Amino acid sequence: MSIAIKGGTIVTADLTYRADILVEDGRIAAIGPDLAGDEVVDASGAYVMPGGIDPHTHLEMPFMGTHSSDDFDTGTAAGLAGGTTMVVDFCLPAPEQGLIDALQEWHQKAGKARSDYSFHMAITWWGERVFAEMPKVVSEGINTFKHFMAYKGALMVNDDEMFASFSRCAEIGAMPLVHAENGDVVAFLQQKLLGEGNNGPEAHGYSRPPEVEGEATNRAIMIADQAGVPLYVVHVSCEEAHEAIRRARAKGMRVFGEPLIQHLTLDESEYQNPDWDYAARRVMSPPFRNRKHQDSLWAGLQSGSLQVVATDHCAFTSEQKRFGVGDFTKIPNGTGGLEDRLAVLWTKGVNTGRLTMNEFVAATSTNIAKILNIYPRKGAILPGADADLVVWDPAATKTVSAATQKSAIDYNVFEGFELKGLPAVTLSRGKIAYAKGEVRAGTGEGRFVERPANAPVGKALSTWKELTAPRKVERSGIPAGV
Ligand code: DUC
Ligand code: ZN
Ligand code: ZN
Ligand code: ZN
Repeated sequence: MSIAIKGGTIVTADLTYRADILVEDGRIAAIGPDLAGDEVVDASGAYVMPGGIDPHTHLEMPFMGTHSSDDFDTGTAAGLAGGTTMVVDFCLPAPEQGLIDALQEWHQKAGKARSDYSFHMAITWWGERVFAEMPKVVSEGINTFKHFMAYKGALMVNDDEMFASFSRCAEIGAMPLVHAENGDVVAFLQQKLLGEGNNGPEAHGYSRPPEVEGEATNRAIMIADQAGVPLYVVHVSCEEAHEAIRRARAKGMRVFGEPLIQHLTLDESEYQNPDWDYAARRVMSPPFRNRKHQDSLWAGLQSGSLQVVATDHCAFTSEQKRFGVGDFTKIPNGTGGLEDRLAVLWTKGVNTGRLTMNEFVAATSTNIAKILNIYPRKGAILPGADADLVVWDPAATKTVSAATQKSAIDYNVFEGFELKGLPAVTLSRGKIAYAKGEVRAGTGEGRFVERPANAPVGKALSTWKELTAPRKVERSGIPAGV
């Protein structure tokens, strides 16, 4: 069974041109004029782009005494409805749990996925067993290890552990990821705010100021440089963190920065809403920031100092958020975005002239595939690439509403956003996975995508600083000590 996508304009990270695409056996078989297939998808008036890749999701994740409410079934359904054909989720070992044991659990959960998926492995504790299992994780097709510098007493790792783990990543051709916030200072500020009677969701923002993110980002960059490994900073939300990344890149370090669609488009005033539920639904870490920080993130995408846009999709229901009534530190941290990432970025980025269509494709798909080492199987429109495609109708409009979303939760942080530019058809490995408002891909149709070691992201600065490597000086005479 082949499908010909006809009459559209192909938009990749590099090029915009008119051509048909023939899809066969899950892959792109041909690109050119007048192609014929068993089935035809009419793309006239539409753009045809590589499917979105979300490099940062938390589906059915155990966290803060509960687990996130979108699982691999509803989460990937939401993704496909929004033009996202692959998610990279976080495998989170419990304390003392082995990495491979945890990975088996995550593979089991992901059996429900409707689209393709991969994992990052989190380093949630440190010890001989973790050290020994890291290469096995890489041989299982996972080349990235996530480190939480916050969530003290739970997921947080200290500098000692981070340096050991980053060094191990360097040895085995893997790349570390960091959630960069100074967890000690956050824990202190949380207790201080609670002690002063500040227990509402607005205090969440006050407990995690931009400074704690900036400090941690600088520290992670220094540790990565000394360990001789590239670094990927997740959910960059503020100017301080962006500045650290910019400076590191200007020095030749391989540091990548990932803003979220939420931080680009929602600001800290959300926490001032008098409705407790409204504000609590927007509690995530890092918190939403002010316009100055938003402008910095957009500038980063425009100039290339920030490379990708993710969601950190970690969806909790209003009922789950209410665990934190009377104590904001118990509000499960997380917001959704999988279904809306592409359309919101298109509306607020492409339609406003901040991003070109090609930059849009780079930030939502191609750059991610390159950094995570699955390019050109994913993130490309080339013969032989997986046929993960989105037929994009730039004239289609909708008002975001939780009432019509695929996500399992009861609200949407983008509620009321007027979007222009929406997926008309999403193809996942050559099959129509979404069309006419309906997800057609079935539960379990997604596949795990292996991401091999040694991603082509270049060397870290300190790995080629041979000239400054320590050299013992041979001396003709050494004076007697006193
Ligand atoms: N931040 C969130 O808001 N949720 C999940 C984990 C994280 O770091
Ligand atoms: Zn559960
Ligand atoms: Zn995080
Ligand atoms: Zn996250």
